[in-house]
Amino acid sequence: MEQLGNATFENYVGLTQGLSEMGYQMVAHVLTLGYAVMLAGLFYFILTIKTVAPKYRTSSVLSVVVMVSAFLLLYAQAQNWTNSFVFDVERGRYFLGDGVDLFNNGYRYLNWLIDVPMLLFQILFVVSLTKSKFSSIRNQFWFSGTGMILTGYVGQFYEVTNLVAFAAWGTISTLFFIHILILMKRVINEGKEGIPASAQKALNTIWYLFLFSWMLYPGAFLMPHLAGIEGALFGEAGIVGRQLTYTIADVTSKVIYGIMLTIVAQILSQKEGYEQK
Ligand code: RET
Repeated sequence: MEQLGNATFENYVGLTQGLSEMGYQMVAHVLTLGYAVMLAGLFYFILTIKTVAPKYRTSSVLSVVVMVSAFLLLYAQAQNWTNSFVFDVERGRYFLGDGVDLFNNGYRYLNWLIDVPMLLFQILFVVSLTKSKFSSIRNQFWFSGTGMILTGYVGQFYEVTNLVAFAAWGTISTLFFIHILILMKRVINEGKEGIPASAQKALNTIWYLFLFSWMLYPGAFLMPHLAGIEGALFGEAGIVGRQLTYTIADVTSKVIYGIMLTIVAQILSQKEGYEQK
């Protein structure tokens, strides 16, 4: 199978056992759902911007940036899927086509390069830091966010062909991720000080939502190996599972998170006497 080079496991499955109609379509549908939700979210963030006081609106603007970039890149990702596999009438399954683009999740990673710093900056425009400095947290978010993604991007090319390189890049990426989690916990703890109980509750929810949704990404990265390279997941179940996981993660980490931040900003705006005109 040398001829596939550094291709990801989806291509190896597509070359050998192929995909059933159900597996192939589930991925095509879930990828389409993914970019459709981003377009819907775009309208939500534009239409609700005036429900919050001007000083909180940068958070909505950043959500708009996230929605546009995710919409475009997830659209490209969906096209990549449908272009990579072709239905073989004789065998009744989808196989990797001859002379087509191989499938790779790289579009996602490049989308994260834009979205991860935006999502991390966004909360800084809603909460007030009591001890930490805005610019210091912002720069650290940016540094570890891009570090995490670039190292993960390189690692994913080796998921089949070089497990040592895969694990090494994955580990470096995880160190950046741990740093992000520590920073985010600090931002949320400081942000909870002196705000109404309902806003504190929403910030708590944001923390758990953040933890849950961001952890799904390394889960999807590891997907083909969760049951060992030759295990149950190294096949169609792993392929469908990975795209499902990514889509759930995208909707929660970008859209639901942005909506929760809008809710916190609405509570704070109201408390500060802001009225929508
Ligand atoms: C990688 C590589 C393996 C180790 C870790 C990873 C973490 C990725 C994360 C991505 C978050 C993306 C978001 C995108 C939203 O648009 C890179 C998969 C820890 C946490 C939130």
